[in-house]
Amino acid sequence: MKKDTICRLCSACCPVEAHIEKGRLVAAERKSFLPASKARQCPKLKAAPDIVYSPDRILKPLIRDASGPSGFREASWDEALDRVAGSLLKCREVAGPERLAWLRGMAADWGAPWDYANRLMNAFGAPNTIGNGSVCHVAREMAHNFTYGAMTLAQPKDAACIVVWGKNDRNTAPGVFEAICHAQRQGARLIVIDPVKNAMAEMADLWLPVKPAHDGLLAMAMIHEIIAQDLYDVDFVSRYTTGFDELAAAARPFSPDKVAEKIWLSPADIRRATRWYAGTPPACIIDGNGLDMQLQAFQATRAVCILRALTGNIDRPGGDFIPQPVPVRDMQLKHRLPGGVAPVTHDFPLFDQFHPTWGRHAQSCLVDAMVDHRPYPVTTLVVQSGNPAVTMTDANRVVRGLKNLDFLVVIDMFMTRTARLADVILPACGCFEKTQLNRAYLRNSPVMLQDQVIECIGESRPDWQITFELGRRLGLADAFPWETVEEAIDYQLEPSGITVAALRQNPDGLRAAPLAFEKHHQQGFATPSKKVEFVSDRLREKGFPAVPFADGGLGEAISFADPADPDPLIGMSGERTPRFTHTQFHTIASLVRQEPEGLVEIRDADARRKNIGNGDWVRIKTPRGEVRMKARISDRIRPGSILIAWGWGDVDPAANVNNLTDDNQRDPVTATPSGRSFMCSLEKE
Ligand SMILES: Nc1nc2c(c(=O)[nH]1)N[C@H]1C(S)=C(S)[C@@H](COP(=O)(O)OP(=O)(O)OC[C@H]3O[C@@H](n4cnc5c(=O)[nH]c(N)nc54)[C@H](O)[C@@H]3O)O[C@H]1N2
Ligand SMILES: Nc1nc2c(c(=O)[nH]1)N[C@H]1C(S)=C(S)[C@@H](COP(=O)(O)OP(=O)(O)OC[C@H]3O[C@@H](n4cnc5c(=O)[nH]c(N)nc54)[C@H](O)[C@@H]3O)O[C@H]1N2
Ligand code: SF4
Ligand SMILES: [Mo]
Repeated sequence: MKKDTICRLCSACCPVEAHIEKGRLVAAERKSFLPASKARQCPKLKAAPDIVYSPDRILKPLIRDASGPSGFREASWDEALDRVAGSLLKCREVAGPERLAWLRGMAADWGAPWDYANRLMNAFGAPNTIGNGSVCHVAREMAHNFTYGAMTLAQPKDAACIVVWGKNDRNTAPGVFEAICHAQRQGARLIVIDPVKNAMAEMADLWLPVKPAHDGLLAMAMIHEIIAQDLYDVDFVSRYTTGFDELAAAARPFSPDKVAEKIWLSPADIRRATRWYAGTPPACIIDGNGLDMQLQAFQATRAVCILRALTGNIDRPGGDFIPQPVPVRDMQLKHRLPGGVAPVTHDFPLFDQFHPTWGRHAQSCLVDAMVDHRPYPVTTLVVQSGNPAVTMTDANRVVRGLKNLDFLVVIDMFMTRTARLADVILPACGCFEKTQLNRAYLRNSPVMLQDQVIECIGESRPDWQITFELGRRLGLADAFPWETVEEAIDYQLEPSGITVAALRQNPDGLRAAPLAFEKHHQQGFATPSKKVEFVSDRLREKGFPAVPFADGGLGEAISFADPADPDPLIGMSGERTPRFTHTQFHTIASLVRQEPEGLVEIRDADARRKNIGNGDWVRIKTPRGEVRMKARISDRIRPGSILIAWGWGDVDPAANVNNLTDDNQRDPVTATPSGRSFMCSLEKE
């Protein structure tokens, strides 16, 4: 039997067809607009049956029990949920609702599961539901929102020029990669801005190997060039933007000649990229995680967003589309959160409030609360679908914080480094075992359903069910009246007129409104001025630069910039590979066979100077900690930088890049630490 669903083994959320035999998942195929022979294969999807039926899955609730060999004993769902509910109620009663937090990783999706977690916490009166968006795309999304009111969605398939800026869709979003390849075959130009010569850079017509974390200066130089050479769309700028003169003044110090050397590029390449981008309409910019995890994440992304508007590419076919979200009911019950309970993130109010359903993502603040009791202690924590002991910045500090807790609950499928620290582990089922609404499809029509195709493995349960049952045990039955997920989804989708039944009949999705471009002609943009805001009064009022980099370039771009080491290197956290999702799947034999270990890549000249050869064990150090890995001599990076494989820290804590990263300095708007690049030292073991 074949069944349509959405794969959620990573956040690309690809529509797939699952093959089921006798109730078992035996294979799954990505749907593609290309013929099967040309479609991009995904190794994780190919390994889906190995992941689903992995012997390492947690199949029963576990409760800490120091007397047992594993440190845990199996428990019934009733006992485990009662234990969790009892601890949450006690925390609220004895210490106050602020001391409880719910931390979300990326895996269970940011759609309905995130709404349900917020719903439970708000109804419980607890303000600290926190996601990891300060290091992922929520910080980027805020920059888009503050510029033109929504996060644009690039349209590479119909573009004549595509700029890929810190994004590696070949490995992380195969559908987009296929669209880029298709456009290139139709003659589109491809510009890749990435410090690493990855496979996308190899395909590019022009590759700009920018210095890590210095993208903001590059974007400002491009803005400067567009204005200086009159390459902007005069009609769009005059009708639909605010603050052009202020932008022009802010960009004046950033001519390519002045900026190029600082960012490891040539003025000629910056000019060429700018001329191509501005002169080849329609053009789109695909921005990615390379722009996140930077100390200047917000301003840099805003400068990139301004490029889209200066060139008039916003909401044009082949440009950058303003999404048409499906109208849904807000599920988060924010009105039930009593006044006067400030979240740990309250120093980042703009980030907390920029979007009606994103909620709070300044996750570093949670570690401050656990470790330093700033602004107050958090003592009870639920971690859902994340592995913060490995994935959060300055992981050693995070682990100290997790160990400080009175009570830790982990909702996961596998025994991660985080789960090992838990008092109770609730076994979640995986994406093929549950029905849910994904954010990608709520935010951009058409909406599609992630539909359960097999029964839950063992006693594992879907996140929705775990949250609803916990809510009912906390006395919140009124907030969770639904017996099935279909009822809950139908309730959420009601304003759109779309139902689960209709979605099941339309696996290619349903729209609430017909596809439309250039919607600003009728409705403007969803900003206070209804225009694209080159100048943002909301930022100015809070003391931030109203135009990006109007303060001349801000402080240091990356952490540990003044090390004692006489021969420091820039350490970069590596790109994602197609085999793994962050710390996940590193015990799945069929995937590990294809990629058995993580390596640190180093340039030949740097390696010679440090007497390092291919395959040598090396140690990488920063003031925060150390990583031990084998070296590979590589020409994918610039001299003076190294690339450290990402995601191996769960199977081997000594290989965790986040042993090195710094959470002391943060972007002032989004609390984003410099998790992607930092100064470090490297020596042969
Ligand atoms: N140095 C460095 N740090 C980084 C990054 C980097 O590139 N470099 N990337 C950052 C980014 S962008 C992100 S998004 C974060 C990711 O950070 P995390 O979200 O912590 O990363 P994962 O390792 O994917 O952990 C997801 C966990 O969810 C579990 N899981 C999978 N499916 C489900 C499900 O359906 N339900 C439940 N309950 N659990 C499930 C998995 O078993 C896994 O343990 O890491 C960030 N940290
Ligand atoms: N296979 C797989 N797919 C995934 C994931 C996964 O773990 N594995 N994770 C999912 C998640 S949560 C996310 S957030 C997305 C991320 O998706 P992508 O944004 O595609 O993620 P990355 O490959 O980490 O980073 C993209 C590129 O940024 C570059 N980069 C690093 N530093 C800089 C910089 O300073 N400037 C510039 N311009 N570029 C830089 C890297 O070299 C890399 O090529 O992928 C999602 N899809
Ligand atoms: S890229 Fe692969 S793992 Fe990620 S959602 Fe798509 S098919 Fe699934
Ligand atoms: Mo992410």
